[in-house]
Amino acid sequence: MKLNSAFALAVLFTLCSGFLHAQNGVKQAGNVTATTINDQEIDITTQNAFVKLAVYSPNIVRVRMDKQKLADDFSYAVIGKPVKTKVTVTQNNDEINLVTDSLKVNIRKNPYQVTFSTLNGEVINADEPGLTTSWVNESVTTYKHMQDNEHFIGLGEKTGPLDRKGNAYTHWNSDTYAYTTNQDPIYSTIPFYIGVHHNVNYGIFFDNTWQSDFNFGASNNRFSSFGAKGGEMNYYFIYHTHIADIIKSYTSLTGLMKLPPLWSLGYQQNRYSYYPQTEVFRIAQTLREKRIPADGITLDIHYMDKYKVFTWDADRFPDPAGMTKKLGDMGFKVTLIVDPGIKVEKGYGTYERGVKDDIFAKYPDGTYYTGQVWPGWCHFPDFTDPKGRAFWGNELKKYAAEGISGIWNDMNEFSTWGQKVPDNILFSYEGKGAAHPQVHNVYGLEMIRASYEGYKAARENKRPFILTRSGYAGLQRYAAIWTGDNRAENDHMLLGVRLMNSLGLSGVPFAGMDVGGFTGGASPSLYARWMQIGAFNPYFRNHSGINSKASEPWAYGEEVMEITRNYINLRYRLLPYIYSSFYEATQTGSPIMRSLAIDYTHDENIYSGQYDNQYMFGKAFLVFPFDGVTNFGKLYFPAGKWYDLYTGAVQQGNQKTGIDLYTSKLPVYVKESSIIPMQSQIQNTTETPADTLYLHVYKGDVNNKFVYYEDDGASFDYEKGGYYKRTITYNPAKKTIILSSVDGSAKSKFSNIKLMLHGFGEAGLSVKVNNKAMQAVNDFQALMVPISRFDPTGLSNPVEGEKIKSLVFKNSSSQLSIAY
Ligand code: NBV
Repeated sequence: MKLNSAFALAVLFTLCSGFLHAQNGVKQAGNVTATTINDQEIDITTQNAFVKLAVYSPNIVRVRMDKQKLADDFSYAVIGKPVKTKVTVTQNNDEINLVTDSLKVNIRKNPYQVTFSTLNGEVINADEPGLTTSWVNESVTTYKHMQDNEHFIGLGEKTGPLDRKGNAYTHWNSDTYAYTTNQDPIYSTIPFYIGVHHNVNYGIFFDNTWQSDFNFGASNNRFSSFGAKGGEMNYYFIYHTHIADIIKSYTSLTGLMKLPPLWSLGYQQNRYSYYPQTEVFRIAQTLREKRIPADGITLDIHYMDKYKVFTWDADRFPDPAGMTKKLGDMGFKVTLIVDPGIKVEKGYGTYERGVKDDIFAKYPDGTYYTGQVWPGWCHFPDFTDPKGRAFWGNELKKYAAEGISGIWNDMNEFSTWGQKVPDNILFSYEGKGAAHPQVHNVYGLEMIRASYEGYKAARENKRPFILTRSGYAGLQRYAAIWTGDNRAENDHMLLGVRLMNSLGLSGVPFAGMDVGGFTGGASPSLYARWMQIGAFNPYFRNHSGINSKASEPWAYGEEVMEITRNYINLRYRLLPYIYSSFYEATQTGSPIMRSLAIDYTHDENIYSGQYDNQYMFGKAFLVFPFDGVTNFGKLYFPAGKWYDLYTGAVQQGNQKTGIDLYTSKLPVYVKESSIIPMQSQIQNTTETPADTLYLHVYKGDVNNKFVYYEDDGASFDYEKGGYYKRTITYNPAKKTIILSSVDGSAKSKFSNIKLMLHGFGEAGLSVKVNNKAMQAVNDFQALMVPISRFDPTGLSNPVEGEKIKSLVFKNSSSQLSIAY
């Protein structure tokens, strides 16, 4: 073919493809036409788009793109700002290269295409050539090349397996009563996921509040993608060698959780609904009589007068303040449900004040939107308006005065009986104005913000406990989340575990599920198993739906009650460990329920459907959550050495084994070198434990560090130094356990420390505590979890237990160094 005819053909092809593009409505970013480099930012213009690349830290690069000039920057999720970072930028006609101390970014110019790689040049993540970023009308999608054997984890509260490869997901917060185990979407939106392949891992946070879609190779073998129905392409790319650091960087953007009140880590008793007041007392009294430790009672919608939020049904609850006082004296805190829908009714104070303050969401003609939910026809506060949040905070003052400790935010997707909310409902969006499709996924987040800020302001120096069903990225700043209306079925219990693990990977450490199941009724063995697993959940609440069978620990007979009590007891003895783990979450975003993908990222076995429910509770306990019917279970032990929690028997890692399962016992193992502080048995967190802290150390070959943290568990005094913190290090090579000197001005609850050494041999053990010779004596650890009288394995004899070594010394605030 002659050159000029080839040229003519090429022109024709270009024209045709241009024509095709115009016809099919797809717009690609196209070639780069201009670039401006401003320090850590690069502005790029392409044929069809405006792009801004901003370096937020050596490990975080943000990419913004739009068809029109980028709007003013705004996010409900991101509170982190870019930090000053050393960046080298070079460019030529074909590409732009940007290098930080941790990663490289290459932007091809013809056409625009981004590749992130390590400093050694290994590709971490790259736009799929030919697809990159494109628009179909107003929806925008970025396509990434699918790497060989890539795993995708996280994405918040998403059903399905740990590895999301081969699946697609949508974010549109939905009220999904009795959802199925692969239903999508459910209640909340966290558009953040982690990709793992070839010994590298990265995070992508797509901060876009419109309905969004993620495709991890669902029926395609070419790409993974993320996109939304409107708004900008706006994502943060995060690279670290460890997943824990990816989560840390993600929470440096979206915020860390605050320390919860200690009582909220105790056991919570709930049902839809406990009423009248005498019934609430009966439940509280029974928990105490049966010696089942508990800290919380939660009241569902029947406390209200005809479901009108901020009212009480005066017949059922004649004296709310008196009730909370009496429950408080018994060591119980009360959490109340609140719904956003406010009944349209003359004379109803909350409604009238809402109208007066003009805080409800509106139609374009200025009239209030009216939708139907519990109380009948309702208006909905505009929580994206500072005025709306202030109104809500003011209403909450009433509950503060009545002695309520926790605020449980339900139906905040927001739900109008699961019906569609019209697109043309208008919200303030911090004065910028936005319609429902843009606001929907952040409505719940802004409701819990109003609840958190309002309740904090309403009560002097007291930590609010806020629970939510819905939310968006960043929800950890305000609330704990629970996974909504699950079913009392085996696979739902296991799904709940994966949902919480996924939430933990997505920056939300404080999560729970309806333990026992919300709809339907559990079998006794399922209930027992569920309560055991619940004891190893961050938020531990038993809840069940209206008209379902009673679900209190005594409702399934003597044996199940005993099993349940054993595990709730353990939870309370573990509170020093659990509280310290929560403290760590407030510092680094590190979850309490840790998917094995965090520490064993490149171990293929953990992604297998056989093992992907296994998780770590804090950094010490490996939990195997089997269902309530199976009597034989397959376990996978990742690298290292593991101790059976009940017998101390050692299990080597990198191995698959099988075990017999018993209802009385949840398989739990302790990681070698673990450091686990425990306390004596208490019935609720207002009780002071005995003055000895039990410090369990499990012999291992790896170094370990545990930050022990205590404070008053209730106020914000810790912000002014009112805490007691020390770092405990175990160094097997040096044969030392060192408790650093105490940081903080608070006093410990414990004046003695009893060191409990596991796996340190049969012979006597001479020890030096701050150079003073002492003897660690042979001891029996009464089983960590007393096995129920009904246990068929013969472990119920109370003198049986694990042989350990122990020694007791004074808990001084200076450094304590133990050499053995
Ligand atoms: O308020 C009643 C329930 C509540 O118990 C449940 O935990 C929420 O997820 N609520 C939903 C309202 C609708 C229940 C069908």
